[in-house]
Amino acid sequence: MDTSALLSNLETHFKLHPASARLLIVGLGATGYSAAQFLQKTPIKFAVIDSRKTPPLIDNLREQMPDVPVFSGGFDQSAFDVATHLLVSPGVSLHETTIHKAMQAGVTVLSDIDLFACATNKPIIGITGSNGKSTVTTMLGEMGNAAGVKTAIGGNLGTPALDLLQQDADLYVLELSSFQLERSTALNAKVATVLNVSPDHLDRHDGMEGYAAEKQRIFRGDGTMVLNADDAMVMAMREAGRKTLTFSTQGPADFYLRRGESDTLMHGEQALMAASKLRLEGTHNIANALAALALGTAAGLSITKMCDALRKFKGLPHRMQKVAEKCGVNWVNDSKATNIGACIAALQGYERKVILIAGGEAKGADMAELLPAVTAKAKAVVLIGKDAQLIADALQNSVPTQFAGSMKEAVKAAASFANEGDTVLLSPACASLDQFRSYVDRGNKFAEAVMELPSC
Ligand code: UMA
Ligand code: ADP
Repeated sequence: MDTSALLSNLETHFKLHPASARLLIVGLGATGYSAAQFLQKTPIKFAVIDSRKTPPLIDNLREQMPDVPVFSGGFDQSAFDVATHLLVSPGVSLHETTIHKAMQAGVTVLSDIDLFACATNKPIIGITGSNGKSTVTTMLGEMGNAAGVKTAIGGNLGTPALDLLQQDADLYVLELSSFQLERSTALNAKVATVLNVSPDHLDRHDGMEGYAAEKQRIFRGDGTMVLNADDAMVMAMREAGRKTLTFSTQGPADFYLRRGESDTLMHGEQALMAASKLRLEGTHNIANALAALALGTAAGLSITKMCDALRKFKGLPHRMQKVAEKCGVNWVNDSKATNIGACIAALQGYERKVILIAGGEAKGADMAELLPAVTAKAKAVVLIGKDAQLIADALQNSVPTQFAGSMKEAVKAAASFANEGDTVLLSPACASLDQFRSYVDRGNKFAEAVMELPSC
């Protein structure tokens, strides 16, 4: 890392001078810890605060950085009083009283993504959207490496952005959540996309417009914009004079799907590959592949090599993943469908009606938006979790519905609706934390319960 370039960038963007700045890292999770490790290699003075009494990484921090002040068990006002800058983890709300007060008093808020952007001059591809971020980020990682460019992927995907700097890559692909973008101002991605916008996290954002506005922040700077021509909210983000590439599965665009006897992924007049060569299910994954091709093209990757990588890409677990076929019934785990948009996309991928398992924490979304897709594509619905009744009310008895207290019960109930040739789809449209440790835990419990079903 070139420390003098970093310090100069931090001064330009955040008026952060090592001699006078006191930076407070808020939240000691993966982000906070990565920021502490990064800042330790610089002359910037910092402290860490977490509202939990014993955040999981506190022992590591104390052992590795014994001189760094750590506050835990609450947001102690005295720690905020001396801070000139706050680096706020994405899980911590900016509406938190102490943070809000500090911001009003003129304290500067920044993110780990800002530090990352100030620390590297290598190209960054930024990816956000309500759904498909992890899939497209991972696709691009494979594409970059297939094209011979050392590519590192991370951000909301799991590896904190700052940890990627240790990989010394030539191309960074960052999955960015609306929370990360909300508190970032220094990012100037070479290429960026908002894949789509559908309701999610409305309990933490200021309605759909506020949520879309946070996503739009990924386009700060002067890089190429990659836009989804099938999504009006995304197309409204277009900026005159900016280099733009579009993708579409429904109509004309720079990268599009040509329908025909064999559907083909196209770039202008050039046929790139047959859609049937993709190993992933659903039209939404064709959209993801087209988006990845557009992003990679703007970053200068070879189209031939990118298509080679796409043909090999098997997808990520817990996204439209077939877990078993039992007694002629197909069981599909789409536990990562934590919002309405993902569930609708999953349902729309089926020609024949499926049995849907849904429910959990609705996060403030209007579940009535599920109604058309459920009516068209579900033969029965099994509902689980905290907001099961809310979803049942929204579905207005349009399909046979059953409540289940646990995943085991839900799988049993779904099996009782299913005949040979049917598909049972877990695509909850909700967060999992009311009943499970995570969407991974929810998907695993689903797969386990399916395995325990009696064979015929
Ligand atoms: N904390 C407080 N007070 C609060 C809230 C949190 O002190 O009011 C503390 C917690 O006690 C904890 C720490 O903050 O110790 C957790 O920080 P965090 O929630 O910001 O999570 P990290 O561990 O830093 O992980 C974050 C992302 N998490 C969230 O945005 C919630 C991870 O995305 C991301 O992989 C990681 O940074 C690396 O970039 C996860 C996620 O669920 C996968 N993202 C959401 C999503 O995809 O829908 C947005
Ligand atoms: P994210 O990282 O944005 O949550 P993932 O790639 O992990 O995206 O997929 C999350 C969920 O969204 C899965 O259920 C997946 O099947 C669905 N999905 C993936 N891509 C899209 C898309 N382009 N449009 C709608 N749903 C999608």
